This record gives sequence, C-alpha cells and structure tokens, in this order.
Amino acid sequence: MAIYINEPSHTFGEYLLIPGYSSVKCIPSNVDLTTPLVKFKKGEAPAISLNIPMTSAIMQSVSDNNMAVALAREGGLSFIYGSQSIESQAQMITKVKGYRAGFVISDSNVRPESTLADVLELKDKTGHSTMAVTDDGSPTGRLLGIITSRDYRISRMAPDTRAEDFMTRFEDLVCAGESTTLKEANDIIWEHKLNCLPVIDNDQRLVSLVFRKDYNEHKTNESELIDGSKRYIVGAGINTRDYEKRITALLKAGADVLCIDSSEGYSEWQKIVLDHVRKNYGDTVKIGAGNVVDKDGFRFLAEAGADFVKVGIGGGAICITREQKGIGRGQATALIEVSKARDEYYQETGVYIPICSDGGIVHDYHITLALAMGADFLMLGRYFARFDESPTKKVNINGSYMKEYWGEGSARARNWQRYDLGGDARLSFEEGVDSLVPYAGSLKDNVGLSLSKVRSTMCNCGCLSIPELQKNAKITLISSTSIVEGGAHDVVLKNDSKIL
Ligand code: RVP
Repeated sequence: MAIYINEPSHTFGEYLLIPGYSSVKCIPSNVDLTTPLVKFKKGEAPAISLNIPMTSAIMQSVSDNNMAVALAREGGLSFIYGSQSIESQAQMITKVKGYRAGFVISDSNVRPESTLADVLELKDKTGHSTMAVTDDGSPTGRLLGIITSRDYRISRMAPDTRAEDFMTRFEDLVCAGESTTLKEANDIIWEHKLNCLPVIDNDQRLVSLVFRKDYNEHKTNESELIDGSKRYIVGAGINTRDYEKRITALLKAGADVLCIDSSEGYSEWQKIVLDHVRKNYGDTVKIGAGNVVDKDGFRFLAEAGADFVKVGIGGGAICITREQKGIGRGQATALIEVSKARDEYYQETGVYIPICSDGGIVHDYHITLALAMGADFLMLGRYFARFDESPTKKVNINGSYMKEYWGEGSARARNWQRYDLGGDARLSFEEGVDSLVPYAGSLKDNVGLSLSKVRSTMCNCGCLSIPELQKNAKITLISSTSIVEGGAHDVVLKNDSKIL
C-alpha cells in the first residue's frame, strides 16, 4: 500500500513568527547575517560563507555575469545558468573573476574604417555613446582613438564618414597604464576633467575604460563577497549530462562553487556526478545538489557527498511542475522536514550540511520565515529578475515597466537537462511559463530594503544571528481568517474605492 502523509503541506504565507524577548542589544545594526554555504565539520569553519543569505537562481532570465557582480557586491552569490554552451558559461565566470570595480570592458567598439552610420547603429544597440576605435574592432585591440557624441554632428556629416576621420586620436587622449589603481584612475579623471579614461597595456592595447559617471559605484562595500585575491566569488549551475567537460571548463574559468541544477534531485544521476567530482577533485571542489523535499532525499544527497542541499519542488513563481506532473510539496513543510533531517545528520556525524530554500519567496518576511524554519540561505528567481541587473529586457506595458522572467522548463529556455531522466535529449513537455514581473530598480536598493526588514524581524524575535533564529524562533501556523486579518481590512483605502 502507498504511504500516505495526511498532514497537508504548507507554504510560507500560512505561517507567522511570534516575537521573543528582545534586549536593548537587539538592534538591526547588531544583526549578523553571515551563513555557511558549504558543509563543515563541528568546530571547523566552512570553506565558503555568504555575508547575506541570498543566492540568485540558476536561470537564463536571472543569473549572468552582471547579476553575479551586483549580488557579490552586496555579500550574496549568483549561480550562473548552465543552459547555455560550456564556452559562454565559462566566459561569464571569467568576466566575474576578472571584474575590477570601476574598470569596464568596452562593449562598444569600432574599426577605423567603420562609418558614422555604423557608429550610430552601434550606439542604438548598446545605448552607449562612448566607443573605442581599435585596429580590429575588438575590446582588446590596439587603441587608435575614442568616439563620443561630441565628435560628430549628424546634420553636418555624411553617414559614410570614416571613424578615423572624426574620432579623438590616440595622440590626443589621456590614457592610464594597466597597473593603475582605481584611486589613481579617479584622480586622473578629475585632474584632466575627463568623462572616460582608457586603460591600455604596454602595446597600446585597450584593457578597460573608467567612467566619471560611475564614481559613486567605485566605493567598495564592506560586506562584499570576495576570495583571497579580492575577486568576486561566483557559482555555476551544471547538469547530469555534459558535467565532465563543463566542470573542467568552469573550474578553469575560476568558478568557486558548483550546483547540480535539477528540478528533482533524489536520483542516481546526482550521485554519479557527485562521485565524479570526489574521484577527480576530492574535497577541493565544492558542489551542491538537489532539489529534494523530504528527509529521504536529503539523506541520499548528504551521503552521496553534497556540500549543500537545495530544497523545493514546484514552488517557483514560474513553475508548473505540480500541475504538469503532480509532484512537489508546500515549500515550508518541505523545508521544516529537511532542516530536521539536516540537524539529525549533524548530531550523528558532526558534519553540518547547509540547506538552501529554493523558490516561492513572495514577500520579504518569507525570507525571515525560511531562515527561522532552518534554511541557511535562499535561492531566489522572481525576486532578482525584477532588477536592472537581470539579463532580461525591460518592457513598457500599459505605462508600467516590467521585466521578462521565464522558467528553465519553459519552451523559451528549453533547459531539458534540468528535467532529464535519461532518454531523449529534449524537453518533452513544459514545466515552466514565460512571464513578466514588475520592474523594481536596482539590486542594491532592493536587497538593502529587504534585509533591513529581515534584521528588524530578527530583533523582534530576540535573535542576532541566523543560527540563533533557527534555534529560538517561535513559529505559528495561521488560519485563513487570520491571513485576512493580517492585511488592511474593514477600511476604505483613500487611493482605492474598494471596501476591504
Ligand atoms: P522563484 O524565486 O519563486 O521565482 O523560484 C525560482 C526557482 O524556480 C528556481 O531557483 C528553480 O528552482 C525553479 N524553476 C526555474 N525554472 C523553473 C521552471 O521552468 N519550472 N522552475
């Protein structure tokens, strides 16, 4: 006979935190959000910890190199999506590891023989008016000049005028050498009243550009997530098909941590990948696995050697797995059970395996609830898709700005490897949708606001760290009537005619 679990499974919106005693020391600025990313033995420190408990989802519409830099700057981590060629994923990792705040790799470049028409077309495409003129039109070619909108007058010049005839020539440019620090670059910009400072190597090849307008971004953030060489820490998604080649390339590019990206991870395929990593790289390579929703799935991946375990099936905003296949579990219930299994495993073995709650975060307080329920960190897709830094288009719909957000199991992403159970190399049916989410501005502002709420709530609960919250939080399941009571009710909102 089948096993029945008669208790319904619940999600975050059905729970609330009950405040605990808070002393005068419980102020938001005293809250420490550091959290382990990978497993560690009792008494030892994890090889990698996050400074904030947030990671961005392994998705085409969420995590590219720009997102990775923006999130690492705030103390979190992106897992660059794996549903792209090995080469392009490795290139994204290289870009994150090679990123120097303030030093921008030029994305608008032309050749000396390019025309004014080419320049205008490129400006339209990239939105950038500063262009490098290099001998081969590449971002690392020999620098021959710079073009800005001050170098041409569309009304007075023929469209076929060559770039070399109107660019500001190299001889007239102020440039900096490769070893210039950001502070020195800023000083040169101020001293010479420049808008853009090209950085070149000894052979006059372009290395990067430093812009005056980015000045405010040049200040470092004290909670940024960096490695021993001050480079941003970055993760990468892999699959259970081309993992051998992919892992080699990603590690070569500098990936700090890997994660098997699968909609359902209680499977021998994951063990095969984990065995491959341990056999070839020992414990030096850090790799997470998932997703699971119960203690059996957790145990399996823990024993197979995962460095962290991801929890959640069907809770993602764009996910229709539960409707399509009838598998999954309410995210809160899944998390509570897996946290318990993690704690039991720790008691038994002395090895702490962090767990990541993946998907289903709608309100900021869900972040605090997930942490209180035992998550060490979260993975978010919809949340990050709304920001400037996500890789998708910003579109205006009926006067409101939206960003595109699509699932990995949608026909648009066609990430069949994420749903692969062996067999044909194709997506047999969709498990995700293509959607829009309201545009919300910059990652920095939004993460700052969300985490200020998390810190406040933790203070209400009398907890100054995530482990304290996991140990001491009081959590109550609430009735559907209480959920209504939690919003504005029985009043007429002034800017809305609805009676609530
Ligand atoms: P959310 O944060 O609710 O947007 O959920 C993001 C998560 O949804 C991802 O980290 C992933 O686990 C899951 N996902 C991604 N694509 C799909 C799909 O197409 N069904 N689901």
